[in-house]
Amino acid sequence: MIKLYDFPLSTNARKVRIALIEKGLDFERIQIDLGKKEQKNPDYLKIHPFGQVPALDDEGFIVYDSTIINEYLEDEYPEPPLFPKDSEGRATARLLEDLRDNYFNPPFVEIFRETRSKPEGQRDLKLIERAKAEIAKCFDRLEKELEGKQYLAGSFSLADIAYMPNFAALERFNIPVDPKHKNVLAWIARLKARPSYAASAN
Ligand SMILES: N[C@@H](CCC(=O)N[C@@H](CS)C(=O)NCC(=O)O)C(=O)O
Repeated sequence: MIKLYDFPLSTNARKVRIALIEKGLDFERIQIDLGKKEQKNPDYLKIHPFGQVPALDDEGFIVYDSTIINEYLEDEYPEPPLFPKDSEGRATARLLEDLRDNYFNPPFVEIFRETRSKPEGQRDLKLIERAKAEIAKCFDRLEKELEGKQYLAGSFSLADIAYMPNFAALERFNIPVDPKHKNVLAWIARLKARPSYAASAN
């Protein structure tokens, strides 16, 4: 059976949980407790050389990095398809996954780190505001990408899945989505309604 090295609060691990659930694949979750720094244990570093979650073991084949794991799952388990077939669609999906991984998710991580261990009065509010502004910039872009579309790359795909784990943090950290971003708001509601959203929580 597929083994997922996982941590409930990890957004990147949840990306993979959603893909596995959408593919209807059974998997065993192996918890790597980031709070206890288990990701840096020598035994785990043999699985993930950079000491992070997620990593996946498919009958002895080990792969890490959420985006690469999800592409592996698509290649190995093509049904139901979660990636466009045409080259333009594939490039669009990859660009928007890159937007999520390198521009959208990092400000969430900054807010999480700043709020996690500090009492409210000691938090760097400027840092939090800057991070929220970075997230808003990504929503500006996504609003345009979603014009006339239900999903980012045509049909529901790994590109949409990449963003789903961050939606819970919008409420948790009071990160607003501008009401003028109607396409984004409808897209978020559409994705949250998928059974894999609830089934992948925690
Ligand atoms: N690019 C990697 C990033 C993985 C990553 O940042 N994982 C975080 C949890 S969401 C982690 O393991 N952090 C602990 C650490 O870096 O020590 C991916 O998409 O899988």
